[in-house]
Amino acid sequence: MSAPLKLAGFAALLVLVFGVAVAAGDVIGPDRQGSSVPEGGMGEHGAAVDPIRGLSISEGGLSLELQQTSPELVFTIAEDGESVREFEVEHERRMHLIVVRRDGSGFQHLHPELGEDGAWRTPLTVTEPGVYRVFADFKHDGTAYTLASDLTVDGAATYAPFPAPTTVDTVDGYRVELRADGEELAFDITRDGQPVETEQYLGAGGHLVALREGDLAFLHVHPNEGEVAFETDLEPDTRYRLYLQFQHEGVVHTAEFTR
Ligand SMILES: [Cu+2]
Repeated sequence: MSAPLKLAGFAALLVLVFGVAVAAGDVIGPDRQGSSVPEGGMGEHGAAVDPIRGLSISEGGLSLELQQTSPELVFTIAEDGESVREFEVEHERRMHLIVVRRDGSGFQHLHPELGEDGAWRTPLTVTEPGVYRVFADFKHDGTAYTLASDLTVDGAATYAPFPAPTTVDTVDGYRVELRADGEELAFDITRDGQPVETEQYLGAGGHLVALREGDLAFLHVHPNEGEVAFETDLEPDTRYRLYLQFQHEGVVHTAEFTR
């Protein structure tokens, strides 16, 4: 099938699904509409449906192009040589950028701004030498993408394996405990022995990034409502580095685990 035909089919399918979602929304309530469409899209971009992402610089015709990395990171999402300018808000932002060194250290979660020229920009400070993975996480035309590229900081780098698996991390005076329950990962957060009620951060009780050991595949996770918990699809015999971000008293904290 030619590309335009496939796209037309995709659009028709989207209309169909959104039509159903709106109809269901009348009964279930508007909150359910978004979840009627799988975040990975409808299958047109095969890899987007896969919960494993972030292994490629381009996908479904879109490419991540890093233009400058220091002192500001500048990049575009390109399609047919043109900068893409239409992005949909997901988790309260149109672009989520994750930067992490190849060994899982130095995690940063940034929210670049889209300029008039179609380029995204954010200040970026990376000090330790080494190769960093840059993940651009966004939604375009109803499909979620995680594209990734490498960024190198010159100098001699020493990479460590992921730390040994742990279920407790202490960060900024908070104790965070990981509870795995089937496919759900839940986190109990306390300070001085008292439970901490997290504030909304990016539209949920917390934000979780899971990276697979070896290839740093970026795993898609869904926040569950009402607690700091997420649905995931982690493979049983594979190690992951988990980055849980939560907000309390207006400040965002990041707890890290190996699982
Ligand atoms: Cu973000």
